[in-house]
Amino acid sequence: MEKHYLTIVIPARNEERTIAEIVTKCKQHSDDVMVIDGHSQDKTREIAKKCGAKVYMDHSKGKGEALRCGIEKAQGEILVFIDADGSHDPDDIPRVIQPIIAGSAEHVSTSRMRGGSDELHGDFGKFLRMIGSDIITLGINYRFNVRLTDSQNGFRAIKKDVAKKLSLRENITTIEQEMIIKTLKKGYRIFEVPVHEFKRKYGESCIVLSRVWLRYVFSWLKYLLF
Ligand SMILES: Nc1nc2c(ncn2[C@@H]2O[C@H](COP(=O)(O)OP(=O)(O)O)[C@@H](O)[C@H]2O)c(=O)[nH]1
Ligand SMILES: [Mg+2]
Repeated sequence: MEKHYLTIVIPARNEERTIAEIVTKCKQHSDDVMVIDGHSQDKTREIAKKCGAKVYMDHSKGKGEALRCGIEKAQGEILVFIDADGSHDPDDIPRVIQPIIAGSAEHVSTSRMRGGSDELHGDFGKFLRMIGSDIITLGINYRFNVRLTDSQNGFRAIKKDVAKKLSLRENITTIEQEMIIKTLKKGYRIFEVPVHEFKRKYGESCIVLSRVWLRYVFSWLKYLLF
């Protein structure tokens, strides 16, 4: 497969300590690597450019809006979304896009439940996050008669024409479940690939559960039911 066939979209906000490694590794899998920057106050943009990524800024609405910017700007036929914090390994990309290349799926979602996670376990906040995520996944499974094990991981691949047809609206990380639900609703095929989630190398997650849980429940019900 030609390298530019694939566009890798990396949302990043204040990730100067990991962005070089992620971009450099992603460049081994595609010539079209873009960082969508969330107005970082550190050197994320400069470092990403130096490492050969195209850099665009989001509109300060959140990671979901950043991914939508990536979909608009991408040149490849297949899009890969991967985090900038070191939680995902770019060397898993060939395995993640394989079902799309083989023609057996339009969307590949990755599962930490099957590949293991260093981030999902260990304290009460993580426990709540995992239970919430499992309940959301169960709802998706019974609504669409599928058997996914993860609906929240930020590492996924999707055909660009399909992503554009989904009319994605979510501005925050709820875009992950929105992408999955709308893919299934439109009758496209989702394949799940196990990947390991590593602990973010530095800093803290942008997700504060007490602030966003209602938005998860609301968007889950909205897209599942209507
Ligand atoms: N462009 C952009 N990237 C973001 C924003 N918020 C988070 N990110 C990036 O999205 C990825 C996932 O964020 P993270 O806080 O680790 O969430 P978690 O992995 O779900 O806990 C990381 O690469 C962040 O730098 C944002 O508002 N804009
Ligand atoms: Mg993270």
